[in-house]
Amino acid sequence: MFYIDAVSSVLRLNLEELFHDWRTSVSSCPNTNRPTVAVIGLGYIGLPTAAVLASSGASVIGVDINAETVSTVNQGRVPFVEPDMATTVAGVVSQGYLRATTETPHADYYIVAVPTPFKDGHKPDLSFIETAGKQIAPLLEGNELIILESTSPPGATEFLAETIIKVRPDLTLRPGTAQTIYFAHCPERVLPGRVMIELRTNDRIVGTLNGNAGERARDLYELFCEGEFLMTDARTAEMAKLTENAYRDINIAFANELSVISDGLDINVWELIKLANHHPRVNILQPGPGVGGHCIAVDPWFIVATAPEESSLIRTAREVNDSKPGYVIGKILPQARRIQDVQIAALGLAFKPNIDDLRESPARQIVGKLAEELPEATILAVEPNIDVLPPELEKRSNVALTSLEEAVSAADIVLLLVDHHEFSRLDRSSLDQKIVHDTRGVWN
Ligand code: SAJ
Repeated sequence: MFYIDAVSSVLRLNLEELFHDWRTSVSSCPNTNRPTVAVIGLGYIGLPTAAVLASSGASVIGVDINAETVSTVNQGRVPFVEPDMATTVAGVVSQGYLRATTETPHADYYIVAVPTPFKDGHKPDLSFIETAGKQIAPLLEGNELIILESTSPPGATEFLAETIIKVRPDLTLRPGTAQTIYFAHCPERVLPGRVMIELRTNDRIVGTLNGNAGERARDLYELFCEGEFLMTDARTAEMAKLTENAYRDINIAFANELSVISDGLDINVWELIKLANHHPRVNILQPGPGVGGHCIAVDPWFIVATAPEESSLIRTAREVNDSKPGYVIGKILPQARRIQDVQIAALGLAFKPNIDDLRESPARQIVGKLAEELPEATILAVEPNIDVLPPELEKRSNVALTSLEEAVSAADIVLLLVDHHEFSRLDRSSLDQKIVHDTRGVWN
């Protein structure tokens, strides 16, 4: 975590210029001269979005149920690592453009960026969207625009609208009345690790549910987004986001399947993919220990849940990727059991390189399972981006968070799970005499 209390005069100047543009661009908006934006959910998408909007001159109120997150943001600090976010948050909070609260306020615009996990049977859980809707509903006066950003199954924007209208039957979705509430879906498409750049540069899909909601959403996002705006209806926008992540999941599943096939044939899969990718119309992604994070490992299930009979390819890809951690564990266990008091260096716990995000991480899952299956072993976990092990590993007496040098030097088996840049710089001679499993092809 970083705390930068200095705000550059350059940022101040930009804010003033942009604030002028903002006022001009929203001059048609009702209520007040200076419309407010409430961002519901200060997580991996909500907080950077709130910060970027605020740095573009908007008056932003971030809302989160977690009082610690709210207090951290109000101190101008950030609750998780994302490159360049800390400076922006520090700047906009100190200038009063962003503040956080646990109480949903009235605003002219609402951006809902709450989690959409899945529950039993990989069914989407829309309860956070429902709660956000119920909290917003009593505050509405008419003509507000509510944008759903959370990745959602088709129909979720409609569900949010219905939730609100159920609480407030005096309001309507019919465009053009004083009681109309407008809804749009603008799925986020930013890559963790590049969020602050991609928020500004990615093209943006905008799906309208009613009236001119899409156009109004575009006007708001245009404050900071230089990408192209792609206008459609809410349902297509919801499905487009899921399609992008399912496409990537299927491509990674192909790479993971190739890696298992290659293993049995004694073929180096990294070389194989490199060769195939020289073909002008082939672009295979990279195999790994599995697919993690809260997006690609989750979103394709929303398509499967929506159309179970028609989505066999999407389901199979998910199953292939979900089976990869088990395959890695199956390779390590017999080797580890042959060595007395075996020490295993597990390099990386995050779900992808150079971030501290451990959500749905295959590396974390593999380390947990090894610790459980090998009670006599010592697992030396190396994760340069965290200070404390996640709770389920912390409580195990045979897992220790260790420095890279210490872990590699003590280990009988070195298992590389995440391609953090620290690991690619490792002196390869330190791996001599060790059993090495490089699941990411870093030392290939
Ligand atoms: N992975 C591989 N091999 C690869 C690429 C990725 O095994 O060749 C693994 C990663 O290690 C990680 C997982 O896949 O465990 C997902 O990582 P990622 O970098 O592919 O994607 P995310 O989950 O960080 O972000 C994705 C992005 N979607 C697409 O690229 C289509 C991002 O643009 C979305 O905004 C994000 O999901 C989201 O929020 O939905």
